[in-house]
Amino acid sequence: MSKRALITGITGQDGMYLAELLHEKGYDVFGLVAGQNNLRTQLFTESHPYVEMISGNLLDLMSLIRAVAHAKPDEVYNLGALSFVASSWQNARLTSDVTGGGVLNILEAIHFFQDSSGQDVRFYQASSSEMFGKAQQVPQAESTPFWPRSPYGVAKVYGHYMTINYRESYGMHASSGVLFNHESPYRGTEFVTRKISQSVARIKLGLQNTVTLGNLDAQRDWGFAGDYAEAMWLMLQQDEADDYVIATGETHSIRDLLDIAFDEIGVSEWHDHVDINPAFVRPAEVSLLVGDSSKARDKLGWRPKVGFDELVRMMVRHDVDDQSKRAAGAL
Ligand code: GDR
Repeated sequence: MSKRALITGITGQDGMYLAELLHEKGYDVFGLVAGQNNLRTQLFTESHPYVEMISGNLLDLMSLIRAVAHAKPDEVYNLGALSFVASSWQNARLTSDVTGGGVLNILEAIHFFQDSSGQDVRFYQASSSEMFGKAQQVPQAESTPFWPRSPYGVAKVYGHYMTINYRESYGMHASSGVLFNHESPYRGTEFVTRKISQSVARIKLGLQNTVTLGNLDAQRDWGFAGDYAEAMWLMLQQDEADDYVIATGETHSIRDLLDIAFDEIGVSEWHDHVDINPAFVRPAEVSLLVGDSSKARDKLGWRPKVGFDELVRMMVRHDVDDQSKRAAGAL
């Protein structure tokens, strides 16, 4: 019989890669969607007709109890969150409730389902390198203490410890993936990699002349989202639940990103195309985030396949194609 998986946040970047991966592996895939039908959900259902969508919301425990009872999942992947760090200062309460409290709700729904049905469910929590924040150790591994620097980071720490607590309290197979930044052509355009790849594509096509950014010295450990979806799945195939850092182990600045993105369109001097606006600088920045994923490499046999240069070029090429079609009225 096919395995069954329920994914929250399925219409986001990671949800798409994970849904595709699980479908290829023969799973029946269910996706939780909040609210009414919107354009994003509509596009997702058109491109992923094999996913059964279930209406529900991480803020609404009863809706989660119903969703889990309907999906009867072997595995639940909690990818749903308010995930844009910069806006978490403006929406601190909502971010705490969805990104933090939502984890408790889905854990409760699974715990209730396990108790009432006798069926075991494995759980994946999308934890984040933002939990390290003002990190006291470089690189950061599973044992590195947390010092979150945004309401988003604080909420993720809550979800992380709640996941561990359900594992320790009830013996749940609950694992947490501490994922560093991971990007792709599916990335939302508010995040810096896609903001840059889309703008660079538009600059190439003469549709805009500049991109406006914040702190160009910020550095991140950027990997490819498709590789990271595989790590999520691997965690739930282990006999024992555990926590794993998933990262490339390399760090790059926004300037490095700009070098490669502009090089892809044949522009070597990008300074005339970049404006700085302090509105994009955050009230508090994280320090040097770079992950040590030795544990995942040893225990899961996981390693990233797509490097930084290839990732940035892939995103720019995708956006040149996408923007050309839009400009021609084909999309
Ligand atoms: P991040 O991703 O906050 O690391 O969280 P983001 O791409 O938003 O920012 C990365 C860095 O770029 C700097 N930056 C800008 N960022 C944005 N968005 N827009 C700009 O114009 C800009 N200019 C400079 C930022 O200051 C920052 O330092 C992502 C999210 O996916 C989280 O949900 C996830 O948990 C972490 O990665 C791991």
